[in-house]
Amino acid sequence: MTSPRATIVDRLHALIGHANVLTASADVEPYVVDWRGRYRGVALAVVRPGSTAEVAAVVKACAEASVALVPQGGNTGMCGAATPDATGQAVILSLSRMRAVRALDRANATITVEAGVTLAAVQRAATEAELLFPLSLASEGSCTIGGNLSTNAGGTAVLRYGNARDLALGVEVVLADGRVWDGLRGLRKDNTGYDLKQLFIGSEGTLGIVTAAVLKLFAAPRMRVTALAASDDLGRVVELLRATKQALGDRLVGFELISDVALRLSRKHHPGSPDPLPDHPWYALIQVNDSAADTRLGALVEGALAQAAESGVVADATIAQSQEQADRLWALRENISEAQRREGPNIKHDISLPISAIPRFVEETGAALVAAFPGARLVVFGHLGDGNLHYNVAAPEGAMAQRFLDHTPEVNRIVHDRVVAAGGSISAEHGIGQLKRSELAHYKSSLELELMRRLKAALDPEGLLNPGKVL
Ligand code: FAD
Ligand code: 2HG
Ligand code: ZN
Repeated sequence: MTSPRATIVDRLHALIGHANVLTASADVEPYVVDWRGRYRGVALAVVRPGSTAEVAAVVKACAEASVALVPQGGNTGMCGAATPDATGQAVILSLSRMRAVRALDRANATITVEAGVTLAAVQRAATEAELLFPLSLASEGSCTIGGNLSTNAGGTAVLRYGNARDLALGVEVVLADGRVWDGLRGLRKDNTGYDLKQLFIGSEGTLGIVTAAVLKLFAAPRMRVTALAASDDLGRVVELLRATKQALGDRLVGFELISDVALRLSRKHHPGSPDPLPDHPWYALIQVNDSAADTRLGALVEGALAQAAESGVVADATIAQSQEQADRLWALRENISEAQRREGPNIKHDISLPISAIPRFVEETGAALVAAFPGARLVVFGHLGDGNLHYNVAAPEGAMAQRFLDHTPEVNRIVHDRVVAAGGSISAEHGIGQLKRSELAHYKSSLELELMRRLKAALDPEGLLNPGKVL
């Protein structure tokens, strides 16, 4: 008798071809471990459909056989959301072959792309049309638009352009039963009832499979200025943010915070990195762009920083004199995640707070953590411009990093209780996945959880889309 497992795998072979259904462990390996190496799952198979029709056929076949699906894009997620559980019952649905740019409409300033197109490829396509797709993440060479929308990714330009949710005008989604919803509208105004696309955006593959999207494009920057400012006090960095917003308006695109601990880690694991302003506790990496070819931009930024220095807000500052220098400053910031991965496991907190509450939060939470775990290293950095901190806690130097992870529940409680007390969120941009499922259950109101469960039941009544994630 044929086992149900063999039956579904045979069916998938028939639907999308043997070459696109991976079952050999060496082939499956890259798909069952997350980027941080924190989660490892087991998959029945990895399927790689090449079109929306093929995705629909796969989803329908799996629904009929009651087989769970774990959607996966570039597998760069931070919360284990694209990793299957250990039962080996789920099929990983990789969108990596869906890489077509379907259309670019310059007059409408939109691009229509399939889910597996990498973020960097969308940025390139926009640039070639003298436009800008502003979503920007250090993982952009590997992460995909499907993953960006499904996690509602943030990144370094949210301050100016919003997060992935704000950048999508339409989506095409394969529903849990295999039907296709064509919501690929390129409209900036559309009040015809509920905004369904927003349900799928940020749902981490638990409500539907995003197969394509219409994304907003913007005027390309003609002038770019990158600066690094150092300060001896976090409250002053927040004041610098306020002052640069005032001085530069919406030309201020990015305002990233880097602590000295984070900077040291980045430099330690990336030899040859510059150290332009040594020995300060806090740094702000500032990106200012203008779509007009206004040569006064550099002087404007310099003036804003000089004024901040005069008033004691900034202790020291430098402005990149070339694109190469700017790239090197950005690398200091963007290499932090990779540096942490090389350093060993850490307890990640991707939190958002009212910007005004950040200095006090950092001071009080740091004191509480160090009192509870002497020597714990606080790797604090992030997107200060939009109130999002990466507040990561690493084991004391020389201590067993893996053993420190046993303290995750106590560390989370110290951090997240204070985040919630300050009116913040325990997940700003990375999502919930499996990493924060219990934290979500702990902090969300029962009414909100009930509404989320009802939505899940309405769109995926059999619970086959990314089970065990979010809820
Ligand atoms: P995956 O990791 O493959 O999947 C993520 C989630 O989306 C999973 O739940 C998966 O099931 C689901 N999914 C994927 N594709 C689809 C689809 N087509 N349909 C339905 N569900 C789908 N994130 C930020 O927000 N800001 C940052 O600044 C940032 N920087 C990063 C830097 C580094 C070095 C790394 C490694 C990661 C960073 N991330 C950041 C996290 C990550 O890159 C983002 O979450 C990204 O959006 C994930 O895209 P992906 O294609 O890799 O998705
Ligand atoms: C970033 O902003 C990413 O670099 C990753 O969101 C943050 O590694 C992290 O904790
Ligand atoms: Zn981030």
